Amino acid sequence: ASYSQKTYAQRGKEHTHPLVKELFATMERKQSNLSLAADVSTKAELLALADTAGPYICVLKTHIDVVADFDADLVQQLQALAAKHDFLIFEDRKFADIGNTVKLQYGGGIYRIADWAHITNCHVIPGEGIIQGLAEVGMPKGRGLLLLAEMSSVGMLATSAYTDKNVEMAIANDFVIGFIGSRRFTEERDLITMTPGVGLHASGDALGQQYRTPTKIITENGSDIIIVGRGIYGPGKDAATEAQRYREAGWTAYLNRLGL
Ligand code: 5FU
Repeated sequence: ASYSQKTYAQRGKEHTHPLVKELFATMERKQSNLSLAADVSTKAELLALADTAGPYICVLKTHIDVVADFDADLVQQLQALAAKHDFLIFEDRKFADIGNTVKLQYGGGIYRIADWAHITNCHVIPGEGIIQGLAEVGMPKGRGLLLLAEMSSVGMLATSAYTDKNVEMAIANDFVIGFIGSRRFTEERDLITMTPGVGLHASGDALGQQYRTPTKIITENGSDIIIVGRGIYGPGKDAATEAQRYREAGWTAYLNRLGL
């Protein structure tokens, strides 16, 4: 059977990567395939949002470089919230340089991403060396990498042969745990898909973002995790209410996929 016909619990049991085992176990425990994209620009807002939505998510997705008052304490507090609410942290860094440079960017600098982000991601535009560079830093720490096999925005260029190359590289590299994209890409091994551009109502924004529903992404396309940002914390929204709504929608879409 396709991996998308198995439960998250079963896939967690069968998986060989400790981080993915942990992720699936968290999803099952919390009955959540929801990742919050917490794109807010101050430390206080980020911590408040992570604390509010924390009970309903399996993964907190950050863009740490948009936080104007970033400091090392922010990371410590995020880690404490991850422990308190039982979620993993995904820094959506989208590395895109040669292997040697991404090693420096991932392990060092101000952000020291590899020290606190369970998951990060990269474009494979430089070739496979980018995966090898990131793996040298992340594998000893038990981290995992997603490849950007597709994007959600209008006119994105990650299609056909480029997407296929992502899949080939993912299968061949143990550090890769899955993809950013809109669907399940392979049955070769259990590589997860996380999908941004998910909304229950809005169809897009003024800058090219496109939204599809949890039913489309999870039930029909076989993706594993929905990533939702402004649908949860946007203007006029109550983040706790919306996070619960999206958790419920994502989980129902998953149960429907299993025929439960
Ligand atoms: F790789 C991608 C992509 O293809 N589309 C995205 O939207 C990443 N994203 C991120 O998901 C983007 O950087 C935001 O952090 C988030 C979507 O936020 P929204 O508010 O739900 O549109």
